[in-house]
Amino acid sequence: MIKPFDKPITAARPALPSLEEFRIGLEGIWDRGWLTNNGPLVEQFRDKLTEFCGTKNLSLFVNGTIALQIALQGMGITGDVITTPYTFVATTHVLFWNKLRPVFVDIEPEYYSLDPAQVEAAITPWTSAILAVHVYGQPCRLKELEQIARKHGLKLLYDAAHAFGVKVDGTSIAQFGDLSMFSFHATKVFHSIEGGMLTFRDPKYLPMFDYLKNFGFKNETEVVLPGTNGKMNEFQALMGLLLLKPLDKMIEQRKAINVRYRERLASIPGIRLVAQPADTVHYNYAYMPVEVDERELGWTRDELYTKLREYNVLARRYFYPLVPDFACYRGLVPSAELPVARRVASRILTLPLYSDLAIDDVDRICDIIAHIASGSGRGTAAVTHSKNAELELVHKVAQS
Ligand code: T4K
Repeated sequence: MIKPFDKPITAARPALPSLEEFRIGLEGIWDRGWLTNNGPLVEQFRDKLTEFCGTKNLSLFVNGTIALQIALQGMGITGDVITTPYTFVATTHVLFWNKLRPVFVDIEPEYYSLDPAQVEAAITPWTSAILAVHVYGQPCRLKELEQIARKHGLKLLYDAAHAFGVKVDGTSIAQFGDLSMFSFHATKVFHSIEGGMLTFRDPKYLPMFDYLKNFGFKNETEVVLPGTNGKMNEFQALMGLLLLKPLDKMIEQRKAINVRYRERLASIPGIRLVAQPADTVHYNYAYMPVEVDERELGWTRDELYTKLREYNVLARRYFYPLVPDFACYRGLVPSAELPVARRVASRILTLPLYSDLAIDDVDRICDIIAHIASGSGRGTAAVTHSKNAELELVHKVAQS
């Protein structure tokens, strides 16, 4: 009999610097009395990121969603945008906030990013841009997408929310396409509590983005664009600066966890591991997705997801349902077949992965999956959870 974990093991958990380091940083903020509106820590953070990404054109935001929303507006994208249904809803929401029409095309089955052939087939005179996502931090088909965009005169934008720290042939992923958006949300490989970053090829966009994130102010008396408030604050920048230092180590820890999962899960029939990154890719191990083959495993993906909860393993179904299947988009966008995306969304399960997840815990999660797969899990484990189990559990543990 395998016992459930005493505490919930969540799919993601924020990395944190030492409390003492953060306290020292806070003292500086207190002394300066400067909390937001392009303070010194935000400037310092921007300089460090510019160096890290090897790109001159970079702008910081309060979160990734606002960053991408402003990017589309500042670049003057219009009409139709070819994009992926297999992503977090924010990728599509920003199109709607800009009155753009998402044209969903299918993904490729290896790394789950936009299928270039499908992209090219969907181009019409109304298409102005491609918005692709580096799903789980795995780079999209960069060369093919670049060729298609240049051939048809389209802008190429990457939602790189998952991809901070990734390099291709030694070049930062931030340097591909016309623009990339990175999310620094707490659940990401690298974070600033909440936060977002744009990196882009054409320097002309920099003043646009700066105006748009600060109400359109050019100076104290001139407002040149109907901007919004998308500024990063000093507390966010402090967190980001402190976490940039241990980034390499955190990625190494994630890699070790990923390797262990792969070793242990490879022999479980019905658990399909996602393709390894190409040799040219320095990967960031952002997520631990597996595909569940119901026929081989003897459990559906949702049954496994629920069963794992009984053992306090709170895996997630990133990304299910597909974006066009959410109530707010159903019927609004032309119905699409999207067979690959649908199949992946119905099989995907993202297992817990964060830099300080103990290898012993990875082993135990794999033991639990093997136990369930063997059919022995048909009984009920010691704990059962209600619908909102995750938050309830996290709060309960916090109170105890
Ligand atoms: N594009 C893509 C492709 C994205 O994936 C995202 C965000 C965006 C754009 C937008 O970027 P941002 O505007 O967020 O910068 C989470 C994140 O909130 C979201 O940032 C992320 N993608 C998405 C994939 O995951 P939820 O609703 O699933 O988060 P939640 O609260 O359920 O937490 C996820 C897990 O992390 C749970 O297991 C609990 C754990 N957790 C969470 C938080 C916030 C913690 O342990 N501590 C925490 O502080 O969206």
